[in-house]
Amino acid sequence: MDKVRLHTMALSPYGWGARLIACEKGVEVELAAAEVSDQGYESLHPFRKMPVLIHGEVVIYESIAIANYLDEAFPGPALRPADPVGRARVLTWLSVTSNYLFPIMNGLIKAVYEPKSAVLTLTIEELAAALTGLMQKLEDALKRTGCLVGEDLTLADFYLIPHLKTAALTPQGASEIAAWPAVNAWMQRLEARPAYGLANPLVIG
Ligand SMILES: N[C@@H](CCC(=O)N[C@@H](CS)C(=O)NCC(=O)O)C(=O)O
Repeated sequence: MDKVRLHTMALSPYGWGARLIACEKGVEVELAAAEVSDQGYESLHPFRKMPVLIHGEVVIYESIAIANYLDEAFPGPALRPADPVGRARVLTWLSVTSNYLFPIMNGLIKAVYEPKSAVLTLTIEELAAALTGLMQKLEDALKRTGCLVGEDLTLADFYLIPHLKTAALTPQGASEIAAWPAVNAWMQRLEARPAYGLANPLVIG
């Protein structure tokens, strides 16, 4: 079996997504700590973030690059459509997750669990309202086929779900996310997959 090393932390949603994608591809993942405060970590990630993927001599950083690399470099099931439009749609959802969902989720986690955090700029109510707006768009997208892009599950689905599950660790996120039927049917479908169980940090730490 192909094997990679993933530098991450259990509850990093970006690391979780990379691990889930690797499991979907049938790639064995060895987890390693992401020592982001060590100077030496810059040799793995110049901006000292996680995750970082190591495959033999190859070091890949930034989760979108990691997701695409995992799909392209390993033989398992294709997790992107073959056509350019489909691939662009997948990249769009990776970008939406990273640029719009992550800040809302991260803000909620900090506002609820680290209320004295210096980086807070929005209130819990403002973040919950932003999440409602995003959930409406997600619901509309999933109502069509039950997948974010086309008729099959892709990188887009596996990359996004950890961010929602992390947002749902807050009471406000949990009640907001529970309100959307197509999103919940999609989450249940993803959670029932063997790869989800293998990669779920909330269960296996
Ligand atoms: N653009 C990066 C973002 C990664 C990111 O923000 N990771 C967080 C954990 S989810 C992190 O490294 N936090 C530690 C820090 O900022 O010091 C990617 O897509 O990989």
